[in-house]
Amino acid sequence: MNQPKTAAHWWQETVVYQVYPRSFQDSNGDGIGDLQGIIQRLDYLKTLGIGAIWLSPVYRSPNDDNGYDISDYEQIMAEFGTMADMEQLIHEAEKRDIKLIMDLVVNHTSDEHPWFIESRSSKNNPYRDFYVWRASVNGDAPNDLESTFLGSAWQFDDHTGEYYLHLFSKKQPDLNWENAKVRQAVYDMMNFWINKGIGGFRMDVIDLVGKLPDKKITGNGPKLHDYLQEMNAKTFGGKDLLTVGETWGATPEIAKLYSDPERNELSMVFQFEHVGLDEQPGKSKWDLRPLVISELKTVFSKWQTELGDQGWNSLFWNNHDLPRIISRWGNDREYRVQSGKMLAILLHMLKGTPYIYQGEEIGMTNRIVADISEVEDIESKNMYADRMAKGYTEAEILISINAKGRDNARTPMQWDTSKNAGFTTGTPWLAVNENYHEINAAHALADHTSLFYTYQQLIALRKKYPLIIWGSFELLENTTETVFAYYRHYEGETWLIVCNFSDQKQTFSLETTVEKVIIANSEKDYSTLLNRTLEPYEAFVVKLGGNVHA
Ligand code: TEU
Ligand code: CA
Repeated sequence: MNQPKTAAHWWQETVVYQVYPRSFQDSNGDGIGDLQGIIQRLDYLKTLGIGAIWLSPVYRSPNDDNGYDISDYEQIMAEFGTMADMEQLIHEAEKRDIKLIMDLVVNHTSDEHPWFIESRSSKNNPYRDFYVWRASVNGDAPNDLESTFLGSAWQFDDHTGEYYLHLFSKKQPDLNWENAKVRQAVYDMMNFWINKGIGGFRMDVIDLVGKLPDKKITGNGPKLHDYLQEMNAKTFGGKDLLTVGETWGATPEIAKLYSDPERNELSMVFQFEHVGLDEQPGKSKWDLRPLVISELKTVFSKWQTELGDQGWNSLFWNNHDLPRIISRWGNDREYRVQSGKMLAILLHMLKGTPYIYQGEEIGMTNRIVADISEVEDIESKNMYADRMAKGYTEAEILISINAKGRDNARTPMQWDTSKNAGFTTGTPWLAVNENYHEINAAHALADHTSLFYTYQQLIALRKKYPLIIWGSFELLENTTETVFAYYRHYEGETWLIVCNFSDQKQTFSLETTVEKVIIANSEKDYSTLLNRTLEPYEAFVVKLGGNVHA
């Protein structure tokens, strides 16, 4: 069963922690998280044990999309601090063996980026072709491509009488990657950051850069992989940086194109197949349906087994675009901690590089809003306007926003029980979840049974046992619907991971010998696995002895 071990990279052996800087820690009382705030919390991250931080964008930005609309890639957003603060952060992180992964947002810029200001100024400006401009067709947009944030992806610009493409907000014009000068400008900027000593890049919607908008091809365009190989050669190639592409449209076959070591593209991609499992097929993220656990098993097994040696997985439940996993697929009421531990154990025992999103390690939950005026996120606000116009009721729209809205992930980090959860002494830019009195890092650190220590233990286990990094995956087929169980095999050793993915008791039985318990979210005795009753959200990992009889 064992696959040969490929050359090891640091990014295969570590756990990454995503910081959303606006909501992590404010150091100067303006209600906005900042770089000095992150520096203050590095020791906390060191205690957790992570080896890298993925830092959501900190570049200069008018914040139409919270920093994913960049007006200067080589300057720091004033609210976040200065370049000196950024260099200090890189240095202080390095002292703690933590690398900084920068968010690379190069499918588009802000409309306030100097390239775009030049580009829109005249049809023969040298920067005109940095963006995607098209003439109107019969007095209308060139075609009916839609923006992810709804409405036409084409914006008419009075000044030159043409349309520009924006696959996201109209303040996020798409760069024209067919232009070699654009690509070179991006590579120069990447090298600027590499030279500052960063550990890699998370590449925002990188699967869109090969777009052919006239053919209405956006994701996975024909030149995409040529561009990435060129990028690799001109920037991070040979430097062993972590590069992870955000690729909503990846299948395992496509993921191998990006992450096969022989192709010299990226370290890994974020695939989103599991993320769509609670959507109605063919509809949008806002059209809800319950998760079916057997579908999750199928998707995870597929990704665990199909990449083989020609790719590498990233593992995540959460990010700054997704609702909190405990509220989404766990239980944020009586089983908050227990379900959080189950979800952590299930994910961190898989093969790939795990990512933790800030607050996940203390079991933060969604923040429910009662009115659209409480919503900050552009995606949710645009959807609200769109669906109100289409005749949906306000109540049904708010159900979708409370389930899936991006603000759920973006409420300030809950540090302690002081005012505003210790996030800011001022007024937070986005309301703090009131449950901070109970759910906060100080409480978690003080309670040795907390979810924080489960994450800490999982990270430590990964450092200790090569099986977790390299072992092959095998799903246990004959379990009840909501029991997700799998083996990891490595050099003659087998571990069994059993997770009750439900708030009901379940049965589980396996004739085997247990050599030792690796980690569990209960104090139960696991010396035999015959005829067991699993408590709600019970999860355990055991090392098996001898032969396994399913
Ligand atoms: O997200 C890509 C993207 O397609 C998202 O809009 C996604 O569909 C949605 O958020 C799911 O809820 C990336 C960033 O992660 C996101 O924060 C940015 O808004 C977007 O790109 C544009 O840069
Ligand atoms: Ca601040």
